[in-house]
Amino acid sequence: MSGSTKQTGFATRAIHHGYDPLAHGGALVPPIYQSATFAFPTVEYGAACFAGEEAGHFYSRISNPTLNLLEQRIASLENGEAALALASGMGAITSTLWTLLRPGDEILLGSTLYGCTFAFLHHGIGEFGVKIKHVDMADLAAVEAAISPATRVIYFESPANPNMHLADIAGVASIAHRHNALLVVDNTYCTPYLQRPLELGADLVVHSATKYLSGHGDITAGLVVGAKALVDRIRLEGLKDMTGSVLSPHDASLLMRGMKTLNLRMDRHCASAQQLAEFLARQPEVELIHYPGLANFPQYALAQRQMSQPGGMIAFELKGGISAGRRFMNALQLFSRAVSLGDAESLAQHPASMTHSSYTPEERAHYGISEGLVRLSVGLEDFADLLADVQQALKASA
Ligand code: 7XF
Repeated sequence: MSGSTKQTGFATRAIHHGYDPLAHGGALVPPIYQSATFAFPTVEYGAACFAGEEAGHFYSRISNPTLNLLEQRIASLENGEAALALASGMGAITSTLWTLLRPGDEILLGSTLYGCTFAFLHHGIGEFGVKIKHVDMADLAAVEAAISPATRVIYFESPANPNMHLADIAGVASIAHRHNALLVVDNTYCTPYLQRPLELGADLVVHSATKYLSGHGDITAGLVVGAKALVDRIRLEGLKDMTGSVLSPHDASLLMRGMKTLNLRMDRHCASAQQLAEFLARQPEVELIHYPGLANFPQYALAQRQMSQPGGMIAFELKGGISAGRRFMNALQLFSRAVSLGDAESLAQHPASMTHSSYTPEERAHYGISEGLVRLSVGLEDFADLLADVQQALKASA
């Protein structure tokens, strides 16, 4: 198989895109270029690399052949022109926003964000003269009312971590473009297998590839995908000069290994999460459940429109509030009590005291994260075992 797989399907590109074994001594798996620096044939060539006149690799904080292959693959899967690999999801988000925003600019944010993204905006870049405003990205009239001539970027997660609130990607993209703003979407919960924001009009997609894309809980990684001119700027300003958040070539190789099975894993995560959500929705102990695959999910129609499947994440609340939620989580035996998501192992966590503890209690109430919420990342174990664990933990929570 040659490296050009443009016309082939998602799984084929996830396995082959950009790589021809016969061009690498027959090595089936792409070699890891574990080198920080690259030798120049002449001083003049090195100077041309630094001037951006030659495309060669010269230092691994800026580019590396192993990372470049990963970047080509994720660009192909997200249907974007170019991509950039970084050391973590936060590395991707901060490198992108430090590049796009300047003092006096404004960023419109989805109403709920992952805790460290919220902290970066409120206590990081927001303290350097960038104005931040939250708005419900499913309410297009509210987005239209909130946007101003200073708005440079609109940013959201869909589904949002942890409450599963969706944004209308195509609707917000068209508002952004009418007002000369860029739309950046965090696609971590979906991966390009379930949702492709660039096809719906977004300008950039960011990922925590620590999650479903790598899928095995053994690396942290981040990705940015979009138009080459924008991605080049994020590489040369955000990554090179502002954050230095470079991914190691070894971790890039592990990420590509995980991505080969992305479609298979996502199908299984989605099937098990759907069944588990349907089960939880029927239980008398359960007060509320947020899962885009349930017909009574308030944004079910939007989910059907922009996601090919509802994903592997469930958020729910027990009638007994957080004390029942704690009893439930402490009783779990197969699910691990752990943050992160998208691993083979099923995980349960309490956003208010863990992933979203960087919000104050008042901020959580204001931005739609209730104290009693329990978040499940449904893994790849046998469904019968997952169900048995949740059943016994629900009994223990009473
Ligand atoms: O820097 P990371 O690779 O951990 O990615 C940050 C990040 C970015 N966007 C979203 C939607 C995320 O969920 C994350 C990380 N979230 C983990 C979680 O919610 O469990 C982090 C554990 S504290």
